[in-house]
Amino acid sequence: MNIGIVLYPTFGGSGVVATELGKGLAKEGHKIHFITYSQPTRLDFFNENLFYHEVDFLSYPLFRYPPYELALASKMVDVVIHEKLDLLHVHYAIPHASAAYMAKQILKTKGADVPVITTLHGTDITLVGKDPSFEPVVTFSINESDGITAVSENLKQDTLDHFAIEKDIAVIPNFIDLNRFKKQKRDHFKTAICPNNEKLVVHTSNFRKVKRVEDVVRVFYNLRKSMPVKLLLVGDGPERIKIENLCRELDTCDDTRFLGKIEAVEEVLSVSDLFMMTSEKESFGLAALEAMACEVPVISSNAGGLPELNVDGYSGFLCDVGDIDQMTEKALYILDDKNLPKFKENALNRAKEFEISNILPLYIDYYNFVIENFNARISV
Ligand code: GMT
Repeated sequence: MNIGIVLYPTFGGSGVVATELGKGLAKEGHKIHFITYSQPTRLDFFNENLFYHEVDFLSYPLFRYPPYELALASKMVDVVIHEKLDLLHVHYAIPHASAAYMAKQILKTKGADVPVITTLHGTDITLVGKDPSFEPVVTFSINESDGITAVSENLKQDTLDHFAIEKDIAVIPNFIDLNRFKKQKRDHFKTAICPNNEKLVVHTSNFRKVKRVEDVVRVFYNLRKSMPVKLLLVGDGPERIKIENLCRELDTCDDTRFLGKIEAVEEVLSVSDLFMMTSEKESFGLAALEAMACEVPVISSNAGGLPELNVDGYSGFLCDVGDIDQMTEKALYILDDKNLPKFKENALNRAKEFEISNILPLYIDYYNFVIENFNARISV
């Protein structure tokens, strides 16, 4: 197949999933055309089947808000025609689904047409999409897609609950490449961070409000009273100042390191003992899956799609959002040397169920299904 993938190129989960999906499909012999505004962070790999089309546009003083969506739609039209795409797969509804709708309308005037699949990732539905400033466009453009996927049953349900969707939504979960995300020997790093053999707790995110990173710091504060432990915070974002202030207030700074947006997150995970994902909402929790693949058990909230990934009492524990005491108690249980090895083994076993080789065929089957229906419809 000749597939156009539209995505956000940054560290966000939707961009990571879209890039890894494209790389996986390219390895299987499909031609993949990434369409976005800068080189995707995870596109660090050469393959003769991978292509990158940058969306650039004229800046003009009149534009207080640069019309990215229009430039994106124009680029989609260009790539569909010149690269003879069989399918456009857009990741994150806003504004990719509506740009794809516009591209389709333009293509029809040129005697061309292409099926569009929209993958819903999370905040495009649960946070941003629901906002009245976007809702009508999101509902319309999802309904105009030829195929819709969501990354968890919970996100599918949330979408049906909050938008008047008239089409089926297929659930295809996030996945992991276990060749990249695996426990690596990084003893020197572990010794540098934990010179006295402290246990290591880690959190990675974009430090947005929805992640409740302050809960991680509060749990860590409690743990530190009971055992020697260190905290690594990977990523960055708008809540960083608040988190730093809380570390100062609780006097945990000496045992906490902010590592920033590092790319080789698997190296940090390889030396970690516990991953914390305290989000208020989380459609799937790709960062938790990456941790599990590196044999790190997970304390997560029981919000959104997290119970579909983290198995309570097996790969970690599920706790109520904001319940610091429960999270502390469960973290102490996991970090106990009697329990830790089993939880580590279970975390990896659970991650194996989401190995890319299990999930890629679901996307390929869905592509074929959508293309067949689309062709049947336009031949009538
Ligand atoms: O909020 C983020 O972490 C980024 C966001 C995105 O769309 O880039 O992530 C969402 O998509 C990921 C990939 O499908 C999911 O694993 C994350 O759970 C989801 N984030 C939220 O729902 C908050």
